[in-house]
Amino acid sequence: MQEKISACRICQSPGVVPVLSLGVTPLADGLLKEDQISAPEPRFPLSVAFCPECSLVQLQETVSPDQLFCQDYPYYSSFSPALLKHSRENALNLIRLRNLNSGSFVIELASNDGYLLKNFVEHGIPVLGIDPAEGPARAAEAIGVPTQCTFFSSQLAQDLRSEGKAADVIVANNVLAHVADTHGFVDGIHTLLKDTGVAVIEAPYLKDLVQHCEFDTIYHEHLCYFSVTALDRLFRMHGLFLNDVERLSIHGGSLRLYVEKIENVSPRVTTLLREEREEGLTHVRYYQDFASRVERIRTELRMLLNDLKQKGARIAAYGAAAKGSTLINYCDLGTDLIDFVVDRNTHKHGRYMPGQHIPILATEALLDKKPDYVLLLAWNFADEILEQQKAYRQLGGRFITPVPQPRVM
Ligand code: DWN
Repeated sequence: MQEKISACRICQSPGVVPVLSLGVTPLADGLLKEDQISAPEPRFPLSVAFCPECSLVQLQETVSPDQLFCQDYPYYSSFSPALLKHSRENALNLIRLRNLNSGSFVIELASNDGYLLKNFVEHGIPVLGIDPAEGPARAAEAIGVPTQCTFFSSQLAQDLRSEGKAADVIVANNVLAHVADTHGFVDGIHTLLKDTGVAVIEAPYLKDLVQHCEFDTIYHEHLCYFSVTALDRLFRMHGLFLNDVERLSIHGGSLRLYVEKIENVSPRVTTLLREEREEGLTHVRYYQDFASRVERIRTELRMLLNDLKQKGARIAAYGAAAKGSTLINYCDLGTDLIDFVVDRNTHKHGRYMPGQHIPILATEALLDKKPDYVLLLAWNFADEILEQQKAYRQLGGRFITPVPQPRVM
C-alpha cells in the first residue's frame, strides 16, 4: 500500500517540485526467499521532490511502514564492526558528557538489535529500546537490552511519560528520515525528553548525498533527506532547538544532531546553515544538477560492467545492502552481469536481491568462486571490507566502487 503526498512533509507547502525519479522499484530490504522469486514483487514509484519553502528533500510516495519494517526485516546493525565501534564511542561520550549513571534513563528509538544500548547497560545505566522489527528486537532482548517491539509515536511517548518514564538522553539513529509521521515522531521526542535532557539524532546528510552522488541511499525506507536548514525548521515547530551538530563519515556522510528544549545554538549550526544557503541547498537547481549526474553514473557503471563482461570477466557484488537494491534496480544490473552477492549478515544468506533476483551468499564465496571483479554495494564500509578481503585481493580480485564515480579500485 502506498500514498502520494499532496504537501511537504514538514511545512505542508503544496508546492513541492519533483527533481529525480529512480523508476518503479521493489522494496530495498525486501530480500526474497527461493519460493518467492517466481511471484510478482511489490514495486512502488521512487521519486524525489524538493520543497522551496523549507528546503526538505523528500519522497513523493509513502509505503506503509508495516510493509517496510516488521516481518522479516533483515537489517541487523551488529554485523558491521565499524558501526559497532562508532556507536560505542557515541555512547561512552554521552555517558561522560551528560554524567549518566544508575539514576539516569536512556531511550533509543529504532534500537535494532541492541548494538548501541548495550554500551549503556554495561555501565549500569537504565535503558529502553523501541523498535518495530521483530527479529532485531528479539536479538536485543537476548543480550539484556529491554526493548518494546513497536513503532515510536507521539501516543507511545505520552503513554511512557504517564508511566513516569522520561529520558535524560533519547538516541535516534537512522530513523528520523524513515518515519511517515515526522511531526508525530518529533512531538513524541519533546514529550519523552526531560526538560534538561538531550536528543542525539544521527541522519544521513543531504549535502554529502548530493556531493558524493550517493543516489543509491534513496529508497522507500528513507522518506526524508535532511539538510540542517530543514531540520532546524522541523525541530523549532515542536519547541525543540537544534543546538549543536557534528558531521560524521558513517553511512557516506551523516549529521549527529544535539536537540534540546532550551535554545543555545552553537556556531557549528549557524555555519552549516549559512553554507547551505551559499552552496545552493535551498534552491531547486542544486538538485536538478544532482539528477543529471545520477543519470551519468548509471550510464558509466553499465558501460564499465558490460565492457568487463564482454572481455570474459566474472563479476560478483559485496553487500546485500538496501542501497545495493536501489543501485542494481535503477541501473538494471541483473544476473546477466552479476553472478552473486556476498554479505556477512547470516540472516541474508540464501535470499535473493529484490528485483534482480541475484543470489546472496556468505562472504567465503569470494575465495571459493574467485570472481574477477566485485561491485562494492556497501561502499560506505569500503575500508573495512577491503581489509577483510585482503586474501581475495591478493589472489588478484578487484573491487569496483559505484559512487561518486564508477571505477575499479
Ligand atoms: O537507514 C538504514 C541504513 C543506515 O542501514 C537502514 N534503512 C538499513 C541500512 O541500509 P543499508 O542496508 O544500505 O546499510 P549498510 O549497513 O550499509 O549495509 C551494509 C551491508 O553490508 C549489510 O548487509 C551488512 C554487510 N556487511 C558485510 O557483509 N560485511 C557490512 C560490513 C561492514 C562487512 O564487513
